[in-house]
Amino acid sequence: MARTFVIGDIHGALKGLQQVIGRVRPKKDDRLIFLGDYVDGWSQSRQVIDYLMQLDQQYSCIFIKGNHDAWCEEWMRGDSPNPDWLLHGGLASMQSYTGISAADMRTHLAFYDRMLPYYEEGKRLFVHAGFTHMRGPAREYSQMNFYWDRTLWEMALVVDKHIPKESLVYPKRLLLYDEIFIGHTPTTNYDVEVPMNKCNVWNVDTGAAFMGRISAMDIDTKSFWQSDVVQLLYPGERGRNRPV
Ligand SMILES: [Mn+2]
Repeated sequence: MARTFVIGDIHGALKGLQQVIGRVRPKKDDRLIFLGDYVDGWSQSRQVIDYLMQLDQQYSCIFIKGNHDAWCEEWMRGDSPNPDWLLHGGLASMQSYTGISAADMRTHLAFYDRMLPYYEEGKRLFVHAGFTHMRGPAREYSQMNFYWDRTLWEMALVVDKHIPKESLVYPKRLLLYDEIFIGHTPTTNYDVEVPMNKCNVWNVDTGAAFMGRISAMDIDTKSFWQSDVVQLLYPGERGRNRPV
């Protein structure tokens, strides 16, 4: 029986990604759904994308686009670097892309272009950050919300176990799917080092950009595998942790 694994934020940590894939040991028929934020933070953003393209040859893969991937792509397409991007790990991505050939650049851009804003399958949704429309992602006002929204998760955090599903005030957004898988908001913000489940939302961003790990979770059994603390794999680097 083929399995599906969902993988949270990576942020340039090739070593962490290879570690977690090595621990999952996917079989040929298994499927990998990546929730975005492949770049920005640790020093191997470009190499993460190369490795994802390689995994794509070996397995059935789905790649969702994160806010950091969107920023990086804008710059790669010729825009001047967004100042916010530079403050949030963009510099490391720019450095990793230094000296890339025109042919490799085209290959990478084609890969960014293929990343999905969200992916829906039956009663499951996979999206980097969230969505806001009560009738679902297809009705969303701005694609930016798929990359940036934090209200879905913050809502799930407060509603969980406090408001019954039958209540008139239960958020309509949370009734659209059986399960919603997201990244974007590190669980380490809440002092949690493993994937978090609130209402029907599963947050698989376990803070790889900061002091946390990369996580992969089986979407059916909810078993999960993690890299080591990414910072330990990149001694001397700061990732997206603030300078002291
Ligand atoms: Mn992120």
